[in-house]
Amino acid sequence: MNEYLSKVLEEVKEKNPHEPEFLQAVDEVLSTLEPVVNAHDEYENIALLERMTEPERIITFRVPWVNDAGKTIVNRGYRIQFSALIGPYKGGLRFHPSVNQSIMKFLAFEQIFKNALTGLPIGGAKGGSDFDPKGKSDNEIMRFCQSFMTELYRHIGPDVDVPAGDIGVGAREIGYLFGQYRRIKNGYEGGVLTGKGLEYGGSLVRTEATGYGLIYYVREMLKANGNQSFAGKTVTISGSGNVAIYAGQKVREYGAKVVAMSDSNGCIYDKNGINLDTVKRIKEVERGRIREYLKTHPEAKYYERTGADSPIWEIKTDIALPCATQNEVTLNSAKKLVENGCIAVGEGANMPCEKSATAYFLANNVLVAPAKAANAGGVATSAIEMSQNSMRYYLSFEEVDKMLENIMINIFKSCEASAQKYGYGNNYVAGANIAAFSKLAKAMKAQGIV
Ligand code: NDP
Ligand code: 2IT
Repeated sequence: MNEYLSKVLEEVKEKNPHEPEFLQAVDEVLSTLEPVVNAHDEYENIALLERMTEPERIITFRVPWVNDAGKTIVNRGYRIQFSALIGPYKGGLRFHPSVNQSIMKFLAFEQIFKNALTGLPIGGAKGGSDFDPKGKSDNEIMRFCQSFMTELYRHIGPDVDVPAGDIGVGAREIGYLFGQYRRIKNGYEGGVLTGKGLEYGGSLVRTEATGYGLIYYVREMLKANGNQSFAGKTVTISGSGNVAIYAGQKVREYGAKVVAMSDSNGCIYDKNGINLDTVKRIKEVERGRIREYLKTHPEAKYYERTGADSPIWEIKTDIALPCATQNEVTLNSAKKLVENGCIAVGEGANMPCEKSATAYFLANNVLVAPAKAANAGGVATSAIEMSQNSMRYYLSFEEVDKMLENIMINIFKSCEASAQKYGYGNNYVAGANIAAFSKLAKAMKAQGIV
């Protein structure tokens, strides 16, 4: 690594000693930028990398709410407004007990690069809470969301910061959050949140967008490498939430078979191909566990998770799509996948592979579709939702889907072009980082020292 890059990485480590996920995300980006930074001596004097790795603003706040038993609970809320360099802060909200400042910062940092890749005017942010939605009643979810928004509203706005969903935050939560914002602000500001219901300003395709976009990207990647396609392939998808379900739907449309899906407790394997309608019912309607799949599909198998490695990566597959959470693919799991003949990994989740796992895939000629690029379809469609809100107009499903597909094709092309230009071959992890960084660096230089 060149001197300036390693100096900045050391400083970031010193400043953020208790934030392993954030350091991992920064390290992953900086370790691919050498050829670009070498060509720009001027970056050091204007502290370009130091500014890019320090959030513009971190907001944490108290979220008190009353549960159904009448007891008051206090959670912690976050909004990391990392960069508004190229557009209003934009990024999802995650409700999960594991949420902490390190996880929020890694997600917000990655979001800056992802959003730059979409080609749309959106900056990078992330937020959420250590609130655990599992087992909570609808009323508890509503009261929590109302309390969360009662503080968050003062920090956001259609031209300032536009949150959306992520793990544990879907259409139901966005509805409650929007309702409370509207009530406090005494007016309809549709563009303040995305992922809204279709009745009150949401966009068609936003629900499907991350999963569909992932498959459009992987399709392009397969095509560019030996003219391969999904047809006839076996696919395993971790998670069984928003991203996993709609990735599965598109995979099936393209003639491949999804044989395994999972949740945090374990995974199901159905050699005939997973019935996605059953998964949708269990996860979206009943909010149950993936093992319940066996009740209606006794021919399937269930493997309980017992340790750090998810059992899903032991299953033989051509293509693996991690769509659950960060670091869910360990080096052990990567070795298992390679041993079983996996040819491509498409990252639907954010930073799903440990750094050593990604390195192992690349060293073994497994194609990697990196999260920043491959799962950008969700936020890109959020930006299309914002445009529709500004126009006070709705586009059709076909129109939005076509826009999404074109955006994903363009993202793949820019990752490919940057990787080739800087000698990284078909390493799209490096390609994505460089393509995004180059655009952000230009914008940063243009705006002066801010
Ligand atoms: P959902 O809440 O809809 O689903 C999350 C899924 O991942 C569930 O099956 C959940 O299982 C599993 N999961 C969550 N945390 C863990 C964990 N710690 N260990 C194992 N499994 C876990 O979320 P999404 O589908 O929206 O998000 C999935 C991933 O995709 C996340 O990494 C998110 O950041 C990323 N992403 C989402 C986008 C979006 O538009 N929604 C856009 C881009 C990226 P369980 O029910 O057991 O918790
Ligand atoms: O990680 C992500 O890109 C998201 N959770 C979607 C963010 C958004 O603003 O739509």
